[in-house]
Amino acid sequence: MATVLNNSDLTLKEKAKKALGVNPEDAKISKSYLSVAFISLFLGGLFGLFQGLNRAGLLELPSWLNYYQVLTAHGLLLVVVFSAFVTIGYFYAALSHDLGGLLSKVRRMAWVGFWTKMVGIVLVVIPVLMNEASVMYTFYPPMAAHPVFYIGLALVVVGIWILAAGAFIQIANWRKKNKGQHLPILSFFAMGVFVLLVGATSFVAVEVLFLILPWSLGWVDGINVMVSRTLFWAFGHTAVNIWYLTATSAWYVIIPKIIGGKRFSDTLTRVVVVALVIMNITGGFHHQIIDPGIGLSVKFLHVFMSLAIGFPSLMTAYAMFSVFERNGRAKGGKGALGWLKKLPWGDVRFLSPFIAMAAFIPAGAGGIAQTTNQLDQVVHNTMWVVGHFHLTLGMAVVMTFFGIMYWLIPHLTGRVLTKGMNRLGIIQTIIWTIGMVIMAITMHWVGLLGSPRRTSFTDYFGSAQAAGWEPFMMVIGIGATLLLVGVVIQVYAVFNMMFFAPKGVTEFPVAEEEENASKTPMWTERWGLWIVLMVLVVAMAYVLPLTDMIVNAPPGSPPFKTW
Ligand code: HEM
Ligand SMILES: [Cu+2]
Repeated sequence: MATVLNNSDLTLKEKAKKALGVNPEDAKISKSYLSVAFISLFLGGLFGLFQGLNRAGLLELPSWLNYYQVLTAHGLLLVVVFSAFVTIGYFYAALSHDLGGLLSKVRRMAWVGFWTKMVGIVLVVIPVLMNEASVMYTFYPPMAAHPVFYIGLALVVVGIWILAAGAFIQIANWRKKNKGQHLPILSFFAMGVFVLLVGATSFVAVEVLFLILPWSLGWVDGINVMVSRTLFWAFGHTAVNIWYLTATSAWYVIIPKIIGGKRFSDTLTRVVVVALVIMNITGGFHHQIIDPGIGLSVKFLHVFMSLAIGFPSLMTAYAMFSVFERNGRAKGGKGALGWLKKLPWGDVRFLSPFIAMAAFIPAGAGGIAQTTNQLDQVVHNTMWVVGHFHLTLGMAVVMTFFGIMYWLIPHLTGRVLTKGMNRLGIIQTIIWTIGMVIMAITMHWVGLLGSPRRTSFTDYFGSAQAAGWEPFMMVIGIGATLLLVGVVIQVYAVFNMMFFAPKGVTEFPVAEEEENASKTPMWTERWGLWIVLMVLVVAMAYVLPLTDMIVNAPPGSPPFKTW
């Protein structure tokens, strides 16, 4: 009897340690990733403000810093550096927490990956600073940057592969030791995210290594522009969706715990992850709806595939609001909407990701408009699109990431979230929300009036139509200014929590399943099968169009420097 008690005592203690403790060596890895992420947010945000003010006609950039240079840096710093580094820092923390600490081999790989990425980023940044790579983050040929820019990008990809390999080794090791068990839920998300990262970056690696680098070095004369754009978007579209999947993991797993509730169906959560992994990469063509040289049937297939990923998103929306309603009612909320009042609105760890989720509703609706051929004709390459991805990325993803920081950083550093910091976080959340809503709605609107994206200030030789955009641009400038205030507060909050917050213990908040939840079927763990299916779906979507573009290739294009 005594031993039984002792045993359960021990597991309790173990459980407590598991929930609270953090391996300091592993924490260092995540802290490094997050530090780089938030320095990038600061610089990227500053550049965003320059863009907003320039387009409002309020800021003339100095001759040594041109608009497209700034825009390239803004896109790269925020989409490629900030989002990726938060994702990696967060999931490596989750793997360490879920799977009993990182293996020392995996820890070493995480550092090698880190430094590979850092060297890559430096190599990307140097030509951008020298105005030798103002090709924007999409680096579409035939615009050509200095070869060093592409070598840097290749290293960034290699860094990702090393990190993904580390995650796979960690997970495989755990599975070997825990046969017949489900991978803990956040690690399941991590598995999906790293599989997608490898899938997505394979395309851009082929693009950079086999098409662009030899061409930019002058070894070959021409480049197949269509093939490179197609490879880019198989990557670019997936990358953005990976950041979204990362945010989704916090919605399913973390937020229920923060509001004191339980997770929604474990089976459904895993099915959503698997569905997103299998179907994601094929959405790429929806960025090329207006591109010539792609047959209607292929475009139609991709519209279908794009809408197909809308489906798991709708399941997510349903699941989240179901969790909120049950939780609010359990706390005594009455009537149709009374449960809403019971949610912890004063807790930044909830408020910020909640607004993020709410923003995804109009953001997703705009996305459905854009993925429709006829509607995209109206908004393509206008400011509408910029408004769209500031809602999806700048709100839905980024605000979730911000919300995560208020527990993840104290957890990693052995500190606590103080009342004062929570209050500052709420203020930050409100400023960011107002700024992004003002900026994004105005961008959508002025886009409908025809204002193009990726264009520095011009009055188009006194055109009356262009003059009509100017008041909107002023409003965008106001939104951008508020956002920079938000950036400054957020970066301050992150580094304050990292180095100065009071010492203490902060848990890694992973919600439990409902007591009466049905058992999740083991087939959800068949990652080999999911990867094969992913490859099949990708092949179905890409083999024919790519073959067609290669076999019936137009003459290749020489490199151009348009700036
Ligand atoms: C201080 C906050 C921000 C401001 C003021 C801002 C402002 C802007 C503006 C005005 C543009 C349009 C430039 C043009 O098309 O001519 C732009 C583009 C863009 N922004 Fe932001 N932004 C901010 C934050 C973010 C965040 C957090 C993300 C993503 C994580 C993001 C991602 C992008 C991307 C991908 C582009 C497109 C770049 C391109 O066309 O090459 N921005 N931003
Ligand atoms: Cu996309």
